[in-house]
Amino acid sequence: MTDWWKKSTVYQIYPRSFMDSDGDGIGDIQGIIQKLDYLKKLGIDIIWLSPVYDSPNDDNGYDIRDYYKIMREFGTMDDFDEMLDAIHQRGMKLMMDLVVNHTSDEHKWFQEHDDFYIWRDEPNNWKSVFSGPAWDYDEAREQYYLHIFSKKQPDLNWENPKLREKVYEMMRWWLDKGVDGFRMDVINFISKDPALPDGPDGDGSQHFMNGPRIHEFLREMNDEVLLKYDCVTVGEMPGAGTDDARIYTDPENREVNMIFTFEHMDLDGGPGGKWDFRELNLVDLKENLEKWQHALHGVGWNSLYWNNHDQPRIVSRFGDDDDFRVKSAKMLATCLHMMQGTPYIYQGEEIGMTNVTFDSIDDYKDIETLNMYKEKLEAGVGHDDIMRSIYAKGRDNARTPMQWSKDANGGFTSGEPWIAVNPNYREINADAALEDTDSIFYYYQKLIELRKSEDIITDGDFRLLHRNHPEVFAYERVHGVAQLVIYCNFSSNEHRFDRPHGEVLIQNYDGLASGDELVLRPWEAVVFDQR
Ligand code: TEU
Repeated sequence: MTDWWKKSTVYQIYPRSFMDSDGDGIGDIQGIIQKLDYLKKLGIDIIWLSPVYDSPNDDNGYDIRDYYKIMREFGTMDDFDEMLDAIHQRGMKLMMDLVVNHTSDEHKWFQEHDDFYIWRDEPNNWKSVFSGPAWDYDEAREQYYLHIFSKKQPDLNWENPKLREKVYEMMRWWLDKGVDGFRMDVINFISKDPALPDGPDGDGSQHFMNGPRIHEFLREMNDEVLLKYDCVTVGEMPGAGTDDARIYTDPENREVNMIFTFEHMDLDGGPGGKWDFRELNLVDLKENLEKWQHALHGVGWNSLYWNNHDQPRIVSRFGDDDDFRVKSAKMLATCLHMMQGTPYIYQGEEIGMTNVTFDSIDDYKDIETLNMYKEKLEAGVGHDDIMRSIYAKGRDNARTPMQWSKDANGGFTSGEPWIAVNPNYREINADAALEDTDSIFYYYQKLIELRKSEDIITDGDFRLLHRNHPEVFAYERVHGVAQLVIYCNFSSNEHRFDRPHGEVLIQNYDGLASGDELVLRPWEAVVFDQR
């Protein structure tokens, strides 16, 4: 078994919003099958599929009712098998979402196995990630159960070995079917401090993130399941720092191949959390990514991402989604894809999809957004203020339908989409991108090819340049004497540097600005190859 995933690029599909084949307004598995050639053309190696299991959809599938059944709206198990075959036929792999920190309250375990969940006579002071207390009272049982997310997502009790065996059995069932790995939802939350102490201001995270038995559980999962298969794993781990990540991803420890860190995604949030948004300080971003590049080099492995189904669109967030949408999308792609790690592309990122600004709160569907809106309104915050933070940070920014064409609803559905399409679909869509040889799509395609052909991208050391420059992110990749020099302008201002020697490997402008200097134009990205 090799580390094939180190040269791979992953594409995340959020099935509800990807492609609807039957006109019910909800994306589905047959829709995914229709678009596999598109992903192959982009150069994708692995597809990460957000949950497709049977679910009442309180949190769009992250609340699973039956791990062995496909969500009715998405299709059947036959559709799934057909999709898995079609993916494999094209030489791609499939990574499933594994959501085992919690289930739906409609999972039969919740009725049948009290000891699979976490019950207390008295709740502690923890607050739910989706607003309100993290505990709900069950009349029949006359006790409270813990739910870090919605009250329809009760947390599983990993202290119980019977529960753990049920989870491993389910994982083996999917791997035996032929899936190629798992993206593990909030997997560093599964071990809680059994005393469940109060946390400061109701923040219990220090008692449930990276908890006392987390490494033991992950190792057990490897010994019981993962090591028997040639598969890839990525742990979604909010609150894991670089010291934790070194332990989680060091192959000697048999835990996960890589993790999703959140540190770089939290830099534009304030002390009040993600909704308390502020301008990104680029120096913070540079130093954070540098820290991760160094910490895992030669030890574990990084995942590289700007987007997923929980994050606003990167071109609207760290780029310029107006005049420089295409340039800044390519710049952001360059900045990320030249680093060491496995890059993840979220659906629509490859065509530069942007955030949305719906006028009415009724157009929003995300439980986190809707609960937060209600809570803030009750606390006296004005509608406009709340909407501003939703525009900047709401998860539905990522969840509007994929924009395939300039046809009605962006070609996503012939029916009424479950969430409105971004009105800019007439201009921003996959058809248009495929017709334009200079599109963001083809730029990503080239970056993906370079990662395969140039070992320095996978193996080289990372060295930050111009550390304190407030608007330019520059770094080198060094492998022996071989060297790549990457310049990325995170602004629409011009910046001048000494011109590095070497040929241009990839850039988002046509040729360099003339002269002996390197003149970085607005949102310019250029990579010099000094080998
Ligand atoms: O998200 C994990 C998580 O910690 C969330 O709080 C995430 O940071 C948040 O959405 C940002 O506001 C995972 C899934 O990716 C997310 O979609 C689920 O809602 C959540 O777990 C519960 O399963």
